[in-house]
Amino acid sequence: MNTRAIFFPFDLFGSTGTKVGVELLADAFQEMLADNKRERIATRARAYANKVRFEEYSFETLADYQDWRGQARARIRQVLRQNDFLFWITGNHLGALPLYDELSPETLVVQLDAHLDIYNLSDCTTELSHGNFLLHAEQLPRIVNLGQRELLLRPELIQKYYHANYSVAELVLNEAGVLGKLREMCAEAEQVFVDLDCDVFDPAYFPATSQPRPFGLAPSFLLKVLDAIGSEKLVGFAISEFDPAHDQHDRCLETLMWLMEYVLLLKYER
Ligand SMILES: [Mn+2]
Repeated sequence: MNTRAIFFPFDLFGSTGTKVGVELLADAFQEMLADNKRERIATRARAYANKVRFEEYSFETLADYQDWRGQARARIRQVLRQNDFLFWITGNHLGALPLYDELSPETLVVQLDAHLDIYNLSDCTTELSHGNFLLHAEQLPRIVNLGQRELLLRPELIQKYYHANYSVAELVLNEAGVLGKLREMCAEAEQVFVDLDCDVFDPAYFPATSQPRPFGLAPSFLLKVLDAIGSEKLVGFAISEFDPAHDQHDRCLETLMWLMEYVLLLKYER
């Protein structure tokens, strides 16, 4: 199994500035691969060293944005068909829409996000945005949200789009119960894709987002989530909403790089 690490710095219609986040991650990721190549001592990185292919899109001209969704969908479709593991690193959360378009209904998406991106409130645009894009997806895979801090949207609306959702309150009050249910759902699913919107983290741990919300998760909680999913079922991992203008001494960049390397080891060391 090969891994396609695709960096897709899309950040129109929300969280402008996350484009730079993708570019930073792309640089750091390439540096990690180069360091691994240079190392003469056998390290754990050898498990994945020759299996990872790096790709980076650029959005410099108006033409680059033409059919961004169609282009992304076509590339994602190819990768999924080849059964490669997919890292999809994008700017704002809307950049993950092509994934939702392409993932089969049998796929379970474990979505970590402070928001449920189905906002239809009076002050929200009805045009496609990073806060409502699930309303615009062609068909949706089964989505389970973990860590939402929603205080406005009513359950009837949420249930239309989400197979399940566990607010941060449910996670804190009944962590074992929620992780148990997640484990069951993942065991039943054909395959699992993780979609991480960085604002699921508490700003105390991860300040580098444009729309931070309090009462978030600690990054280490993701280890429990990955354990519940199991490395065999995991077919891809998306990251979005990293806004480095709010980072402090690159610690958020390092958090994401550590996480990506951890996921690679999880996949290749088993
Ligand atoms: Mn969000």
